[in-house]
Amino acid sequence: MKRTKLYLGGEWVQPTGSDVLEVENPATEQIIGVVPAAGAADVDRAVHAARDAFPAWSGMSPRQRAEYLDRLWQGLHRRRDDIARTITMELGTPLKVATAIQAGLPLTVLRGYADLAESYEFTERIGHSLILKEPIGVVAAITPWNYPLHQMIAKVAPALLAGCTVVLKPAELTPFVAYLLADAVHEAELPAGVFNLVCGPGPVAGAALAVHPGVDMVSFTGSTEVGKRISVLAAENVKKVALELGGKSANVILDDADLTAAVKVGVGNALLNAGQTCMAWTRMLVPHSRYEQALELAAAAAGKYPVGNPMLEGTRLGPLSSARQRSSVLAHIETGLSQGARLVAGGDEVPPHGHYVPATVLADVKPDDVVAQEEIFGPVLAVIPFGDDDEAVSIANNSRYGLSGAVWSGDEERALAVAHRLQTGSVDINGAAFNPQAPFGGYKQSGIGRELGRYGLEEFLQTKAIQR
Ligand code: TXE
Repeated sequence: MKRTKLYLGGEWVQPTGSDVLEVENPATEQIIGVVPAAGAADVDRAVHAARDAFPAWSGMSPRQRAEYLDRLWQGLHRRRDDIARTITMELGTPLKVATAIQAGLPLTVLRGYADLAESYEFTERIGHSLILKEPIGVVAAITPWNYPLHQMIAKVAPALLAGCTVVLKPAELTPFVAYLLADAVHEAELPAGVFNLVCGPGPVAGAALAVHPGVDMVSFTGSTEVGKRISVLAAENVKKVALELGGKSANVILDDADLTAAVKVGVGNALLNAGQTCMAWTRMLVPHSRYEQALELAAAAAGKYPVGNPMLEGTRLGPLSSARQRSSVLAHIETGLSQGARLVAGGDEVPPHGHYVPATVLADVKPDDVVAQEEIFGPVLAVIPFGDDDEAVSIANNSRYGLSGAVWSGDEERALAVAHRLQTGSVDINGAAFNPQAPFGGYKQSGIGRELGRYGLEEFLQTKAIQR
């Protein structure tokens, strides 16, 4: 795979410099291709293209813009298999999961935004005021590698529907799927400059976008550390910032829960995408009375996730995204063990090539231990015992993060009472399905703003009141 150009102003153009980013297949450690490593001059061109396109695009009706989104959806839908295979090659997500979630979810989200134009009210009246919801302007979308296309679509689709124009800067590890998106944009004949793609290193191209005076808003998903840096850069011009950052979500299993289901679903959730999921329930909270039973169930469930080649049909646990990610995860496991955690699953041998880490379950983790506090971003589940519901809530809330979470109980009202007390942007009761229309985002250091559905659209709108 080789891409040599950037997508700016509706054309494929040569980057200013000649630097490239190498892309590796994390299952084989082979370099699978290169893309340009754009710099500040390329970012500047992209921002100008987006600015030039803004007046005409924002002047269209939402329904007209939705027609373009519909065409884009068709183009991505046609590419679904290619998208899934590309993500498996770049990231190592098992192909089955890549097809269902990595390619499937963004299609659902994009479809939702194409349809939302019909029902969303861009104007309203409050007394003698006319309230207008207007696009913010040029949006920089800086995205991560873990659900690469989903993260792009969760920003690009609502931004475009709102009437904003976009410069996308995808993660260095997963740029090829961004090229498939740009191909589909080109094919859908979006007006020149409405969507621009710039691949480049975060501290260079990403930082240049965050600080650029021609950018009105930065929508970022990634680490909390980089999110803080972007906020500082964006503050220079009082840009709006939306941040979707890390998580350390708690799966609270109450004493009257269906333990077998709760543990099985909980382990699957923590291991999805090799644990590289910001909303993963990485802390499992279990009552003392059912603790040993839960550990047995968790070890058995983890045993059903042997590592394997992500291209093969039966594989449920692929490699981590990079050597750096793998060594960081292994170091966290070591730290956990040194702080007194007990290994009830993990430690198995892995293939000599590829960034594999076996499914790992750590017992006897204390709420303040490093493995209970830090986002590990690997297939590592920490199981923590508790006494009563109050203690469970207090352990769950003992985190600088607050992105997601779960509660399990035979009594839904009791589960709901606990869900009310969790300081987190989203809670699933008894394994309820993910809702791609519901707002998604973080409390505390998990972020600012919401993505998906109507709330996700509103992030890209600003509000004007006209009195007469
Ligand atoms: O993320 P980065 P990394 C967490 C997870 C993971 C850790 C590190 O814990 O282990 O972050 O992953 C761009 N100015 N999450 O290092 O660096 C970068 O190019 C502007 C959670 O890969 O935050 C990429 O496009 N941009 C998470 C994007 O930021 C910069 C998903 C994310 O990369 C930049 C991913 C800079 N100075 C990692 N430095 C989630 N919330 O889902 C980097 N970037």
